[in-house]
Amino acid sequence: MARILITSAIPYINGIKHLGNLVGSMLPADLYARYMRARGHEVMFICATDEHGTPAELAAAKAGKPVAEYCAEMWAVQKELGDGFRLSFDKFGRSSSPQNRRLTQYFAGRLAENGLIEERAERQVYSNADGRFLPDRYIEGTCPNCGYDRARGDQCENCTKQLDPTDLIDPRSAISGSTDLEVRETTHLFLRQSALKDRLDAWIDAQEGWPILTTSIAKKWLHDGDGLQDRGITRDLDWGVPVKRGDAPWPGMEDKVFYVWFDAPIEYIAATKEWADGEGKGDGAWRRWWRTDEGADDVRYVQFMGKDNVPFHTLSFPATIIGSGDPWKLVDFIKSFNYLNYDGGQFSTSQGRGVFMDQALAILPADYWRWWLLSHAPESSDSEFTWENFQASVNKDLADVLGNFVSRVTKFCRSRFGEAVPEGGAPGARETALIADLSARVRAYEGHMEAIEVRKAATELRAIWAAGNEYLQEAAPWAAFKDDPDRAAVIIRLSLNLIRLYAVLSRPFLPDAATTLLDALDAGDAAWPEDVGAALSALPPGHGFTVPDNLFRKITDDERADWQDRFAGTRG
Ligand code: B3M
Ligand code: ZN
Repeated sequence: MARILITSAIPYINGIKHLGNLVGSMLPADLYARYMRARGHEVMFICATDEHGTPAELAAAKAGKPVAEYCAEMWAVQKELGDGFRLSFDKFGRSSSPQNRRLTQYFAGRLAENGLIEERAERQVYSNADGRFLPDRYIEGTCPNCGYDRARGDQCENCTKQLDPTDLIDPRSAISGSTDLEVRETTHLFLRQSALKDRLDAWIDAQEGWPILTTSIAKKWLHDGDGLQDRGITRDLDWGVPVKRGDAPWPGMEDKVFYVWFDAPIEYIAATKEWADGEGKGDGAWRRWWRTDEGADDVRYVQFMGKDNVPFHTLSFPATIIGSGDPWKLVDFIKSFNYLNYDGGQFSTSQGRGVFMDQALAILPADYWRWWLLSHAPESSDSEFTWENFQASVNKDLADVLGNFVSRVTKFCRSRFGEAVPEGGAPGARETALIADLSARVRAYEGHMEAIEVRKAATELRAIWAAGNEYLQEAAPWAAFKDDPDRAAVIIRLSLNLIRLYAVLSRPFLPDAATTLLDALDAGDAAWPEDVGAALSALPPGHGFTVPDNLFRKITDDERADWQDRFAGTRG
């Protein structure tokens, strides 16, 4: 048994997330966490809301609420939607927690002690109309890299380039729209990433088997242009972690807070402490996941995120960890995702374009979305959600292949043999061949799950379902029943056991359907099929079951057309 620490990029607090956000980190992280637990490993699965910075302040202002109140409300909304999608976090924390405040201040203090923080007078954009500095998202303009005209002061959403507000062409205030801006001087703390460049470079080179998408982005930031830049880690804002040096005040920094990207990844650690505190456990309970001197040298740490988050996780956060000089656990594997597009364009939170988590759950249960999103995860390139594709996947994979198999087998058994696994007969060549085929496929499925090749795992799982359908079609128990009921009993006995096998294998993708199936089969034991042959006789002759309700319904053409219309517009 291994210990596996899994973190998903923590979603910004500013509103309900869309399906692109979900599939870019939280959902595949959940798939992996569920799989690893099913394999008997000890898992700590962490996520949280990212509550600081300009996105939170701007959204609260728009909602007309104090920012702390807005964040508390939105955390509850996001938590409930995560539960709705069956995201099995051990802790869904909050980056505004006292635990994160202390830990962030602690890290800043350590970095300062190690000479890695520098105070610099900086030229920053000041808005005369708004009477304040305009950091990050408080300023919008045209991207100097790609020309996108709604680029934000911290990053261009279109080409992912990290920006400084002063880089923007035709800048304007995101609060008032005012272009009456000037550049003023203010003092900020800078993390001397450049001093850590060689150590970061060597650390990245030492990683084996990281996805190209991850390492290429990191290498680009390390080597392009002037190389790795020092990073401003403070902001002139009210909302955030107050700048302190450990527990001590930081002279001159009294009115400033840490930059959201400085405290957000530290929340992975802090949320684990939030978990321990919430469970009434001592500090050892969370430190054994994070401190290599307290047991975490045995931990495998895997992070999930969208590609725009990669620079912060391959460079900035490791710079914080390495620079602290403490034995904190560094990430072992970063799984990053491209973008999911929506019906010929981009999903957009600001423009309300696409399907959002609450809307998705209002029209169909979580499993339908989980299946489509994971089987179309944007791994090797961007992928696109279309309603046609969604309808086809649900109707074929879930209803025709998996759902239909379950319904045919359980209903046939009930009508011919009653609601118990039938007795009699002995398996023949067809059964031996099926078991051999499935054994190979299950091992391939495991390989893809271990490697976090989400689409390949989905394809293999679908093939495993299809193999059962083909077997049933060819073995034709309905025909065999007339002349040789024992032969029909063999086929149905195996097929009922296949349903149990499907439930166990599909559970990381389809947790609700798996529960329905395991309950219907009264299969208390959902152990992973280390030996597929043995797993296929887990339900013995005479074992009672009930016919489950229809597992998946089909999406009609009318529904598809209706949803297509409904989600084409913008959300208020
Ligand atoms: N909140 C960006 C995002 O949601 C940011 C991730 C932080 S991970 C520490 O895409
Ligand atoms: Zn751009």
